[in-house]
Amino acid sequence: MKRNSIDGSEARRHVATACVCIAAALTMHDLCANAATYYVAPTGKATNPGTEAEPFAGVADAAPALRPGDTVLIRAGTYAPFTINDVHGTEQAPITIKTCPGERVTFDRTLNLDFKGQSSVILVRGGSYLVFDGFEITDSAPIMQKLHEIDLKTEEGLRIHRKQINPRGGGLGFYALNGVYPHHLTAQNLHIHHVSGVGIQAYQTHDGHRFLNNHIHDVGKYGVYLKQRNLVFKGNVIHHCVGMGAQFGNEKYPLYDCVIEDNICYNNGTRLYLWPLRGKPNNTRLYGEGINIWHGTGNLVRNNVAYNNTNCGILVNGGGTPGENRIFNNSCVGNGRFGISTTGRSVVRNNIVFGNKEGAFRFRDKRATEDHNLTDADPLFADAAKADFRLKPGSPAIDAGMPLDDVDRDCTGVARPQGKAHDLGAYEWRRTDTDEHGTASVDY
Ligand SMILES: [Ca+2]
Repeated sequence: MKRNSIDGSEARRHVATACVCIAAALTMHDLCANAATYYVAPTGKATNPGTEAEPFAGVADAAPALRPGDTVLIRAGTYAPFTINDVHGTEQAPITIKTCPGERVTFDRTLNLDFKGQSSVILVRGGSYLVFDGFEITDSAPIMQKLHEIDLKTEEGLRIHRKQINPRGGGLGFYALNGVYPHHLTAQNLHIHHVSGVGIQAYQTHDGHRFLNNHIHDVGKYGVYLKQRNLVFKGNVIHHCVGMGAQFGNEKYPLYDCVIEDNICYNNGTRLYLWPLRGKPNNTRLYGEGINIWHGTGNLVRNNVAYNNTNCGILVNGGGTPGENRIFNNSCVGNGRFGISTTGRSVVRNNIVFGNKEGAFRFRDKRATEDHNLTDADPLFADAAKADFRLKPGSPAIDAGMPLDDVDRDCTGVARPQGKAHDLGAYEWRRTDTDEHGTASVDY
């Protein structure tokens, strides 16, 4: 949804009014269709009005003033962690908190090591219709570097590993406030890396969040851990996480009616993951699916690429629940166990599932449906060694799919079908004009 922005002078006038008389400003705001823009900068102060000339020092300074349709622009710099509580936009007028275009903004946990009790670098409690856009979240303390070097067989290794899976160390967390969960939050274009906990986490009764085009890597637990409904998880790239790349749902809070699409998940499950069990405090095993819906139903998993993960490429209902999920047009290549493993009434169709060490599929429920998948013949990827899983001319995946209304385009947005029929896998091959004239070049 697009909103009409206002010019800087109007925003400054509005903010100035708010400083003079908050009550009057609120009234004006409520009556006014325009929205305010606030600025945050390293040179700012909490007591400033938040104008471009006199910016706030942090996002939390702006939070009390935010009303539907407002924007917070963050100027270039490195900032300490922050929390915002109970901030609400509306469906028609969300509140956007984002990096100034063309600038680089980093939130670094290390800048505030006294931030006790905060589970994530950026913590959002309660709230609705907020957009977080375009910044970097990290922890420049050396623990993540150490994590990739430790030997788990030693007491020191176990001690460090147990420390690093402490949830206090995630990147972005959405949590309840006074028992009320946030809803309709969007995290997009974020770069989350070298944090010791989960990259993005949102537990329990969340509804309507969107996670779009985030890059998450080198995290000490899962890339994301989300349990909710009506979620859109699209276009994210997740790799080199100690545990799962994208982890969804548990027994109490399954994932349902969600769309997981166009994501690339690879090289997850980088280390033995310490999973303390009762009576087995030092239990370790390898985790590390690309996409793992542990419990869920009604979900559509389409156009994803999952390769070189330690366990399965895509695992659905590994927790054993009898959900119904659609697994369409994914490319699962070279994973350490199965390409796709499901429980329940899964429908697995139009996928390329190739070169996975323990086999293409594992179906733990006879009610699963599996057809129109490529599992044996060489898919003729454009350049598998460089993880380019687009198709070359002559690929047996071209035009081999079933028409699926649920998959009307590929992971790059190309309309399906091209040519005679739907292709298999995440990419639809497209003949170019030059091909039509007899040359060999291929435009991807
Ligand atoms: Ca086709």
